[in-house]
Amino acid sequence: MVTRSEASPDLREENGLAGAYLAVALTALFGGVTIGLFQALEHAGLNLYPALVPVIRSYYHGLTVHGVLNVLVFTTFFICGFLPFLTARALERPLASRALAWVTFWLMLGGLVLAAVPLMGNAASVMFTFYPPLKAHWAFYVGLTLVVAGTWLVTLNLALTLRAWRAGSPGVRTPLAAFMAMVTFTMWTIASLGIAAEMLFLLIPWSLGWLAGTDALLARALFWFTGHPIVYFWLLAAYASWYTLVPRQAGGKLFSDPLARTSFILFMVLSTPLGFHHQYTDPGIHEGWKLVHAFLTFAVFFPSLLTFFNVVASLESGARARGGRGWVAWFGKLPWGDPSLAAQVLAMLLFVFGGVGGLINASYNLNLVVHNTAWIPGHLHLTVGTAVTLSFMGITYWLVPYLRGRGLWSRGLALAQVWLWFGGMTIFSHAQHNLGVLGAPRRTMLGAAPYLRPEWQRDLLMTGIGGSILFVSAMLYFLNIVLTLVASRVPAPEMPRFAEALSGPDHAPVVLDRWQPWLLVAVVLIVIAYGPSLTRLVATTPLTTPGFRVW
Ligand code: HEM
Ligand SMILES: [Cu+2]
Repeated sequence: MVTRSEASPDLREENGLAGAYLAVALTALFGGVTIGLFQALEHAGLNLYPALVPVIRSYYHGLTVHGVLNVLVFTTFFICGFLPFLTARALERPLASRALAWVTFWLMLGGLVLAAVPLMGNAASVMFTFYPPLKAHWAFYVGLTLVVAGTWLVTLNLALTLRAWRAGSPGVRTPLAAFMAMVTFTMWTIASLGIAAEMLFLLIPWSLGWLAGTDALLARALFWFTGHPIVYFWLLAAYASWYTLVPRQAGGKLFSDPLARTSFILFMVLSTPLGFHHQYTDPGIHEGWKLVHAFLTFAVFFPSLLTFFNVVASLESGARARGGRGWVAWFGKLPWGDPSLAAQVLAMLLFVFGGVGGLINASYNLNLVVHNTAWIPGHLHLTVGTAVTLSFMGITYWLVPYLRGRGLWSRGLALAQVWLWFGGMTIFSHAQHNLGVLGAPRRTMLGAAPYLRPEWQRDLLMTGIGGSILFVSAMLYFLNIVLTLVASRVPAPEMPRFAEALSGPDHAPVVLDRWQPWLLVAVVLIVIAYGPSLTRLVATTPLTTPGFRVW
């Protein structure tokens, strides 16, 4: 039997690279979801933390590890493995510099290890948002900064690869998957300048003792400069799969390639200049700018709507080709027996509710109701915890077998896993949203809270039940992946082929196939939206706040 890697041996190195990133990503996810179980059980009144000492020393130590492993490590390493892999396939050529690619991987892994030492050692229990004046060990900040620097090298490699391809293919439209990878990394690179500045100018010198104090407000502004667009960094990688692979997995075609490019360009332009929507309650930022950021937040909802329309229309073309009928009933004709497809379609379904919740979060007066309540983890487990995570799981259901050269160990187990995640998350996130509306705070060891209210009890219990189902689902996932790696006798699959488009890229002007001009637009918009506030914050920063270690 001929696998693709034997047929085109020139991309074997890219396979290895993707495998290396995946190994790190999935290890992080394993650690992350395991701690998630203890959080959910704690909320339900079962405090198992005493048994976790000395590995996890407190609820807050665990919560930091949960956040960092899930949303910083798992996502970033997955994306840095997956999108370059897709690019190489789409362009049918190796990355411009494999040496650079490996240096990048080792740099990121080195940074991760450096950050992991204080993180696991309870010297950086500052949550994944690491807001000062909570003060972590310097190695935590330096390590994470190296990981971010690594992602910039991925951008560089993608840009060089695309340039080399372009030189050999003048006048040809960039294959959609490669275009999307490039746009995603370009967006992320400009967006990550905020966190890089926060690290280099505030947190690192402060944690090393070179600066006596810090400035919580300036740090938060720089953090959210990156912290909002980072969610699009995660989502766009999932979207790349939804647009370029899922339509064909569903038996259909992508509805519109130009519309897909339009939505990615809009994401590149609009993802960053709106971080103040995380700072509605912060003093020291003018309400006028908060309003501008609120409007831009609603604007960035638009490319998500384009995505929704385009992807659903593509799914429908697949379902109708398989005999689907009716306005809604066609949905049942999707190939639900394919766990990769089922995972990603269910991820999309829950993402609808994540999107609706996001609009609520973005609305100033409603935000005041849900701010810092359990509503927020309710929301983010639908978005990054499902739209992204369940999609990535779905991708690995073909990617891991493909890279390993062995079929998935059990399709049935995978399908059960996918539906359990869907069901568990429906229960978990509904309960968290409810708790938030009832005023339960987030980031709190609720079982130990003296102000625990009787009306929270039911949803706290449901958090525990939903979280336990999620944990079981995750363990079934890892079991299947490990057995695929070591024990599967199923023949190796092909990689899913890229979807054709009903309306192809040539139906649109060339400017929709370029990322550089849009980068300029994005930068101009960022300067307008952030320039005045950041300049004033930097010019007036007192840098007088001492650091605290409250754990
Ligand atoms: C078994 C699955 C999971 C369970 C049971 C779980 C449970 C929880 C709970 C109960 C909280 C709220 C803690 C609090 O506010 O005090 C939480 C927070 C969080 N979870 Fe999960 N989670 C799971 C998977 C995930 C995944 C897959 C992701 C992302 C990829 C994720 C990302 C986060 C983040 C970012 C927070 C907020 C952390 C913070 O406030 O600093 N979780 N999780
Ligand atoms: Cu945001």
